[in-house]
Amino acid sequence: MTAPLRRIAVEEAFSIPEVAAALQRVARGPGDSLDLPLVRGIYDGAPGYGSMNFLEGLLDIEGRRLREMDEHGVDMQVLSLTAPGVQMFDADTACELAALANDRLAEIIARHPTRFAGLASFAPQAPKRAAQEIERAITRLKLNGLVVNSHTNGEYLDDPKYWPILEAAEAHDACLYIHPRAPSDGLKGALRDYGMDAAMWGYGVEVGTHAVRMMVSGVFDRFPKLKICLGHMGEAVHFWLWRLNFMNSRAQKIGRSPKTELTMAEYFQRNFVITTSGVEDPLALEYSVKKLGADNVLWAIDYPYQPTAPAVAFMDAAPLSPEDKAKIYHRNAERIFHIA
Ligand code: 1WB
Ligand code: MN
Repeated sequence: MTAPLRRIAVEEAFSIPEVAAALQRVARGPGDSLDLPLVRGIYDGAPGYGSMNFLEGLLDIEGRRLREMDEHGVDMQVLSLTAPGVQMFDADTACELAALANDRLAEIIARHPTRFAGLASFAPQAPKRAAQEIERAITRLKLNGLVVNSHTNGEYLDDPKYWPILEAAEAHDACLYIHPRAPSDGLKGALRDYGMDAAMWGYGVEVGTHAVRMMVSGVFDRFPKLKICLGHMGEAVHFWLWRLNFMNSRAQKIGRSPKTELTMAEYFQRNFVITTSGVEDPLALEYSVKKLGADNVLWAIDYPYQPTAPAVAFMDAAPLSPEDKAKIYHRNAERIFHIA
Protein backbone atom coordinates (compact mmCIF):
# COMPACT_ATOMS: atom_id res chain seq x y z
CA MET A 1 0.00 0.00 0.00
CA THR A 2 1.31 3.40 -0.90
CA ALA A 3 0.40 6.40 1.24
CA PRO A 4 -2.68 8.26 -0.02
CA LEU A 5 -1.95 11.30 -2.13
CA ARG A 6 -2.26 14.73 -0.62
CA ARG A 7 -5.59 16.14 -1.78
CA ILE A 8 -5.81 19.89 -2.35
CA ALA A 9 -9.17 21.18 -3.60
CA VAL A 10 -8.83 24.55 -5.29
CA GLU A 11 -12.32 26.00 -5.96
CA GLU A 12 -13.88 26.02 -2.54
CA ALA A 13 -16.35 28.75 -1.71
CA PHE A 14 -16.79 30.63 1.56
CA SER A 15 -18.44 33.80 2.74
CA ILE A 16 -18.41 36.07 5.76
CA PRO A 17 -21.49 37.45 7.54
CA GLU A 18 -20.83 41.02 6.38
CA VAL A 19 -20.79 40.04 2.70
CA ALA A 20 -23.84 37.82 3.19
CA ALA A 21 -25.68 40.77 4.77
CA ALA A 22 -24.70 43.06 1.90
CA LEU A 23 -25.95 40.46 -0.60
CA GLN A 24 -29.21 40.24 1.32
CA ARG A 25 -29.58 44.01 0.78
CA VAL A 26 -28.92 43.45 -2.95
CA ALA A 27 -31.51 40.65 -2.89
CA ARG A 28 -34.13 43.02 -1.47
CA GLY A 29 -33.30 45.81 -3.89
CA PRO A 30 -34.49 46.41 -7.44
CA GLY A 31 -32.74 45.39 -10.62
CA ASP A 32 -32.84 42.57 -13.12
CA SER A 33 -29.34 41.20 -12.99
CA LEU A 34 -29.41 37.52 -13.87
CA ASP A 35 -27.58 36.87 -10.57
CA LEU A 36 -30.62 38.00 -8.60
CA PRO A 37 -32.68 34.77 -8.61
CA LEU A 38 -29.77 32.91 -6.99
CA VAL A 39 -28.79 35.77 -4.67
CA ARG A 40 -32.41 36.12 -3.53
CA GLY A 41 -32.55 32.42 -2.79
CA ILE A 42 -29.23 31.94 -1.01
CA TYR A 43 -29.13 35.25 0.92
CA ASP A 44 -32.79 36.02 1.45
CA GLY A 45 -34.41 32.60 1.58
CA ALA A 46 -36.44 32.92 -1.63
CA PRO A 47 -37.86 29.62 -2.91
CA GLY A 48 -35.56 27.54 -5.07
CA TYR A 49 -31.99 28.05 -3.95
CA GLY A 50 -33.32 29.05 -0.55
CA SER A 51 -33.99 25.38 0.21
CA MET A 52 -30.42 24.27 -0.46
CA ASN A 53 -28.84 25.52 2.78
CA PHE A 54 -25.77 26.74 0.90
CA LEU A 55 -25.33 29.74 3.20
CA GLU A 56 -24.58 27.58 6.21
CA GLY A 57 -21.93 25.69 4.24
CA LEU A 58 -20.39 28.96 3.07
CA LEU A 59 -20.14 30.49 6.53
CA ASP A 60 -19.19 27.50 8.70
CA ILE A 61 -15.56 27.07 7.78
CA GLU A 62 -13.77 25.75 10.83
CA GLY A 63 -16.57 23.44 12.04
CA ARG A 64 -18.69 21.56 9.56
CA ARG A 65 -16.34 22.08 6.63
CA LEU A 66 -13.23 20.83 8.42
CA ARG A 67 -15.17 17.80 9.64
CA GLU A 68 -16.27 16.99 6.09
CA MET A 69 -12.71 17.41 4.87
CA ASP A 70 -11.51 14.99 7.56
CA GLU A 71 -14.24 12.52 6.77
CA HIS A 72 -13.33 12.36 3.08
CA GLY A 73 -9.56 12.72 3.29
CA VAL A 74 -9.35 16.23 1.86
CA ASP A 75 -6.08 17.67 3.14
CA MET A 76 -6.56 21.26 2.08
CA GLN A 77 -9.14 23.57 0.57
CA VAL A 78 -8.10 26.70 -1.30
CA LEU A 79 -10.89 29.08 -0.26
CA SER A 80 -12.41 31.86 -2.33
CA LEU A 81 -15.16 34.35 -1.51
CA THR A 82 -18.19 32.93 -3.26
CA ALA A 83 -19.80 34.33 -6.41
CA PRO A 84 -20.75 37.05 -7.15
CA GLY A 85 -18.09 38.18 -4.67
CA VAL A 86 -18.21 41.93 -4.16
CA GLN A 87 -19.05 42.65 -7.77
CA MET A 88 -22.71 43.65 -7.27
CA PHE A 89 -21.88 46.39 -4.73
CA ASP A 90 -21.00 50.05 -5.21
CA ALA A 91 -17.25 50.64 -5.48
CA ASP A 92 -16.65 51.80 -1.90
CA THR A 93 -18.62 48.97 -0.33
CA ALA A 94 -16.92 46.51 -2.66
CA CYS A 95 -13.40 47.68 -1.76
CA GLU A 96 -14.18 47.61 1.94
CA LEU A 97 -15.76 44.15 1.91
CA ALA A 98 -13.05 42.65 -0.29
CA ALA A 99 -10.41 43.83 2.20
CA LEU A 100 -12.44 42.51 5.13
CA ALA A 101 -12.93 39.13 3.45
CA ASN A 102 -9.21 38.94 2.72
CA ASP A 103 -8.36 39.76 6.35
CA ARG A 104 -10.72 37.06 7.62
CA LEU A 105 -9.34 34.59 5.11
CA ALA A 106 -5.79 35.27 6.29
CA GLU A 107 -6.90 34.74 9.90
CA ILE A 108 -8.50 31.38 9.07
CA ILE A 109 -5.38 30.28 7.22
CA ALA A 110 -3.19 31.39 10.15
CA ARG A 111 -5.24 29.17 12.48
CA HIS A 112 -5.15 26.18 10.07
CA PRO A 113 -2.10 26.62 7.84
CA THR A 114 -2.06 23.00 6.68
CA ARG A 115 -5.81 22.86 5.98
CA PHE A 116 -6.62 26.10 4.21
CA ALA A 117 -5.09 28.39 1.63
CA GLY A 118 -6.96 31.21 -0.04
CA LEU A 119 -7.52 33.39 -3.07
CA ALA A 120 -7.83 37.12 -2.53
CA SER A 121 -10.86 39.12 -3.58
CA PHE A 122 -10.75 42.61 -5.01
CA ALA A 123 -13.21 45.15 -6.39
CA PRO A 124 -12.89 45.52 -10.17
CA GLN A 125 -15.27 48.51 -9.86
CA ALA A 126 -12.19 50.49 -8.72
CA PRO A 127 -9.27 49.08 -10.73
CA LYS A 128 -6.46 51.10 -9.11
CA ARG A 129 -7.65 50.32 -5.60
CA ALA A 130 -8.09 46.72 -6.68
CA ALA A 131 -4.44 46.63 -7.72
CA GLN A 132 -3.44 47.98 -4.30
CA GLU A 133 -5.56 45.37 -2.54
CA ILE A 134 -3.97 42.66 -4.68
CA GLU A 135 -0.54 43.86 -3.61
CA ARG A 136 -1.59 43.93 0.07
CA ALA A 137 -3.26 40.53 -0.08
CA ILE A 138 -0.32 38.80 -1.74
CA THR A 139 2.64 40.49 -0.07
CA ARG A 140 1.27 41.23 3.41
CA LEU A 141 -1.52 38.68 3.92
CA LYS A 142 0.38 36.03 1.93
CA LEU A 143 -2.75 34.86 0.16
CA ASN A 144 -2.19 32.34 -2.63
CA GLY A 145 -3.77 33.89 -5.71
CA LEU A 146 -6.80 35.87 -6.83
CA VAL A 147 -10.44 35.31 -7.65
CA VAL A 148 -12.77 37.34 -9.82
CA ASN A 149 -16.36 36.41 -10.61
CA SER A 150 -16.34 37.10 -14.34
CA HIS A 151 -17.94 40.32 -15.62
CA THR A 152 -18.30 43.53 -13.61
CA ASN A 153 -21.25 45.67 -14.64
CA GLY A 154 -21.21 43.89 -17.99
CA GLU A 155 -17.53 44.58 -18.67
CA TYR A 156 -14.72 42.08 -19.10
CA LEU A 157 -11.03 42.07 -18.25
CA ASP A 158 -9.93 42.69 -21.84
CA ASP A 159 -11.11 46.29 -21.28
CA PRO A 160 -7.98 48.46 -20.75
CA LYS A 161 -9.62 50.09 -17.72
CA TYR A 162 -9.02 46.80 -15.87
CA TRP A 163 -5.39 46.41 -16.91
CA PRO A 164 -4.04 47.68 -13.54
CA ILE A 165 -5.56 44.48 -12.11
CA LEU A 166 -3.88 42.27 -14.70
CA GLU A 167 -0.62 44.12 -14.23
CA ALA A 168 -0.71 43.56 -10.47
CA ALA A 169 -1.63 39.90 -10.86
CA GLU A 170 1.24 39.34 -13.26
CA ALA A 171 3.73 41.33 -11.18
CA HIS A 172 2.93 39.29 -8.06
CA ASP A 173 2.79 35.96 -9.88
CA ALA A 174 -0.77 35.63 -8.57
CA CYS A 175 -2.90 33.25 -10.60
CA LEU A 176 -6.31 34.78 -11.30
CA TYR A 177 -9.20 32.32 -10.96
CA ILE A 178 -12.05 33.48 -13.17
CA HIS A 179 -15.03 32.01 -11.36
CA PRO A 180 -18.52 32.26 -12.85
CA ARG A 181 -21.38 34.51 -12.01
CA ALA A 182 -24.58 34.70 -14.06
CA PRO A 183 -24.28 36.03 -17.61
CA SER A 184 -24.03 39.79 -18.07
CA ASP A 185 -27.01 41.84 -19.30
CA GLY A 186 -25.55 41.65 -22.81
CA LEU A 187 -25.63 37.86 -22.77
CA LYS A 188 -28.57 36.95 -20.65
CA GLY A 189 -31.60 37.05 -22.97
CA ALA A 190 -31.98 33.38 -23.84
CA LEU A 191 -30.56 32.24 -20.50
CA ARG A 192 -33.34 33.54 -18.26
CA ASP A 193 -35.55 30.48 -18.49
CA TYR A 194 -35.60 26.89 -17.27
CA GLY A 195 -32.86 27.38 -14.65
CA MET A 196 -30.27 28.05 -17.36
CA ASP A 197 -29.00 31.20 -15.64
CA ALA A 198 -26.50 29.57 -13.29
CA ALA A 199 -24.33 26.49 -12.90
CA MET A 200 -26.28 24.32 -15.36
CA TRP A 201 -25.32 26.39 -18.42
CA GLY A 202 -25.16 30.17 -17.99
CA TYR A 203 -21.99 30.14 -15.86
CA GLY A 204 -20.05 28.33 -18.55
CA VAL A 205 -21.33 30.61 -21.32
CA GLU A 206 -20.33 33.64 -19.25
CA VAL A 207 -16.82 32.54 -18.26
CA GLY A 208 -16.07 30.86 -21.58
CA THR A 209 -16.96 34.11 -23.32
CA HIS A 210 -14.78 36.02 -20.86
CA ALA A 211 -11.77 33.77 -21.51
CA VAL A 212 -12.20 33.95 -25.29
CA ARG A 213 -12.47 37.77 -25.14
CA MET A 214 -9.18 37.88 -23.29
CA MET A 215 -7.39 35.59 -25.75
CA VAL A 216 -8.79 37.14 -28.93
CA SER A 217 -8.23 40.73 -27.81
CA GLY A 218 -4.49 40.17 -27.39
CA VAL A 219 -4.39 40.82 -23.65
CA PHE A 220 -1.80 38.07 -23.25
CA ASP A 221 0.65 39.88 -25.54
CA ARG A 222 0.52 42.73 -23.07
CA PHE A 223 0.70 40.41 -20.01
CA PRO A 224 2.56 37.32 -21.21
CA LYS A 225 3.11 35.90 -17.73
CA LEU A 226 -0.47 36.34 -16.53
CA LYS A 227 -1.94 33.02 -15.32
CA ILE A 228 -5.68 32.43 -15.50
CA CYS A 229 -7.44 29.49 -13.88
CA LEU A 230 -10.80 28.28 -15.23
CA GLY A 231 -12.97 25.89 -13.24
CA HIS A 232 -15.63 23.44 -14.38
CA MET A 233 -13.25 21.55 -16.67
CA GLY A 234 -12.01 24.71 -18.30
CA GLU A 235 -15.59 25.86 -18.95
CA ALA A 236 -15.13 23.70 -22.08
CA VAL A 237 -12.97 26.34 -23.80
CA HIS A 238 -10.17 23.87 -24.61
CA PHE A 239 -12.65 21.63 -26.42
CA TRP A 240 -12.96 24.51 -28.91
CA LEU A 241 -9.28 25.31 -29.47
CA TRP A 242 -9.08 23.84 -32.95
CA ARG A 243 -12.03 25.89 -34.18
CA LEU A 244 -10.94 28.98 -32.25
CA ASN A 245 -7.57 28.78 -33.98
CA PHE A 246 -9.03 28.23 -37.42
CA MET A 247 -11.69 30.92 -37.22
CA ASN A 248 -9.56 33.44 -35.35
CA SER A 249 -6.78 33.18 -37.90
CA ARG A 250 -9.37 33.75 -40.63
CA ALA A 251 -10.84 36.68 -38.66
CA GLN A 252 -7.37 38.18 -38.25
CA LYS A 253 -6.78 37.85 -42.00
CA ILE A 254 -9.95 39.72 -42.92
CA GLY A 255 -9.53 42.34 -40.22
CA ARG A 256 -12.26 41.22 -37.83
CA SER A 257 -9.97 40.20 -34.94
CA PRO A 258 -6.86 42.04 -33.74
CA LYS A 259 -3.49 40.64 -34.78
CA THR A 260 -1.92 38.60 -32.02
CA GLU A 261 1.58 37.24 -31.47
CA LEU A 262 0.41 33.71 -30.66
CA THR A 263 -2.47 31.51 -31.69
CA MET A 264 -5.45 31.02 -29.39
CA ALA A 265 -4.32 27.47 -28.59
CA GLU A 266 -0.85 28.78 -27.71
CA TYR A 267 -2.33 31.34 -25.33
CA PHE A 268 -4.49 28.72 -23.70
CA GLN A 269 -1.51 26.43 -23.24
CA ARG A 270 0.76 29.19 -21.92
CA ASN A 271 -1.58 31.34 -19.85
CA PHE A 272 -4.30 29.03 -18.53
CA VAL A 273 -4.77 26.16 -16.17
CA ILE A 274 -8.09 24.43 -15.57
CA THR A 275 -9.76 22.63 -12.70
CA THR A 276 -12.15 19.71 -12.47
CA SER A 277 -14.70 21.46 -10.22
CA GLY A 278 -18.20 20.15 -10.70
CA VAL A 279 -17.39 17.94 -13.72
CA GLU A 280 -16.94 14.33 -12.75
CA ASP A 281 -16.74 12.94 -16.26
CA PRO A 282 -13.77 10.61 -16.89
CA LEU A 283 -13.82 11.23 -20.65
CA ALA A 284 -13.70 15.01 -20.19
CA LEU A 285 -10.79 14.56 -17.78
CA GLU A 286 -8.95 12.28 -20.21
CA TYR A 287 -9.36 14.78 -23.03
CA SER A 288 -8.20 17.63 -20.79
CA VAL A 289 -5.06 15.83 -19.66
CA LYS A 290 -4.22 14.77 -23.22
CA LYS A 291 -4.90 18.20 -24.67
CA LEU A 292 -3.34 20.42 -22.01
CA GLY A 293 -0.93 18.10 -20.19
CA ALA A 294 -1.19 16.83 -16.62
CA ASP A 295 0.69 19.92 -15.42
CA ASN A 296 -2.28 22.13 -16.27
CA VAL A 297 -5.22 20.36 -14.66
CA LEU A 298 -6.04 20.80 -10.96
CA TRP A 299 -8.55 19.02 -8.78
CA ALA A 300 -11.44 20.86 -7.12
CA ILE A 301 -14.69 20.01 -5.38
CA ASP A 302 -16.72 23.26 -5.60
CA TYR A 303 -17.72 23.00 -1.94
CA PRO A 304 -20.42 23.57 -0.70
CA TYR A 305 -22.23 23.58 -4.05
CA GLN A 306 -21.06 20.09 -4.96
CA PRO A 307 -20.73 17.12 -2.60
CA THR A 308 -17.25 16.10 -1.47
CA ALA A 309 -17.46 12.30 -1.58
CA PRO A 310 -18.07 11.91 -5.33
CA ALA A 311 -15.40 14.50 -6.18
CA VAL A 312 -12.86 12.43 -4.22
CA ALA A 313 -14.15 9.14 -5.63
CA PHE A 314 -13.93 10.53 -9.17
CA MET A 315 -10.28 11.48 -8.88
CA ASP A 316 -9.32 8.38 -6.87
CA ALA A 317 -10.77 6.22 -9.63
CA ALA A 318 -9.40 8.23 -12.57
CA PRO A 319 -7.26 6.01 -14.81
CA LEU A 320 -4.11 8.14 -14.63
CA SER A 321 -0.48 7.30 -13.90
CA PRO A 322 0.43 7.81 -10.23
CA GLU A 323 2.58 10.74 -11.27
CA ASP A 324 -0.19 12.47 -13.21
CA LYS A 325 -2.63 11.88 -10.38
CA ALA A 326 -0.23 13.46 -7.91
CA LYS A 327 0.05 16.49 -10.18
CA ILE A 328 -3.72 16.91 -10.45
CA TYR A 329 -4.43 16.19 -6.78
CA HIS A 330 -1.77 18.46 -5.30
CA ARG A 331 1.49 19.25 -7.10
CA ASN A 332 0.00 21.65 -9.64
CA ALA A 333 -1.91 23.44 -6.87
CA GLU A 334 1.31 23.74 -4.87
CA ARG A 335 3.09 25.26 -7.86
CA ILE A 336 0.32 27.52 -9.22
CA PHE A 337 -0.93 28.74 -5.83
CA HIS A 338 2.40 28.77 -3.99
CA ILE A 339 1.40 26.25 -1.35
CA ALA A 340 4.14 24.77 0.86
C1 1WB B 1 -23.93 26.86 -7.63
C2 1WB B 1 -22.61 26.67 -8.00
C3 1WB B 1 -24.31 28.06 -7.06
C4 1WB B 1 -21.71 27.68 -7.79
C5 1WB B 1 -23.38 29.05 -6.86
O1 1WB B 1 -23.81 30.17 -6.29
C6 1WB B 1 -22.09 28.87 -7.22
C7 1WB B 1 -24.88 25.78 -7.82
C8 1WB B 1 -22.97 31.27 -6.18
O2 1WB B 1 -24.45 24.62 -7.93
O3 1WB B 1 -26.08 26.04 -7.87
C9 1WB B 1 -20.29 27.50 -8.17
O4 1WB B 1 -19.45 28.11 -7.54
O5 1WB B 1 -19.98 26.72 -9.07
MN1 MN C 1 -17.49 27.37 -7.66
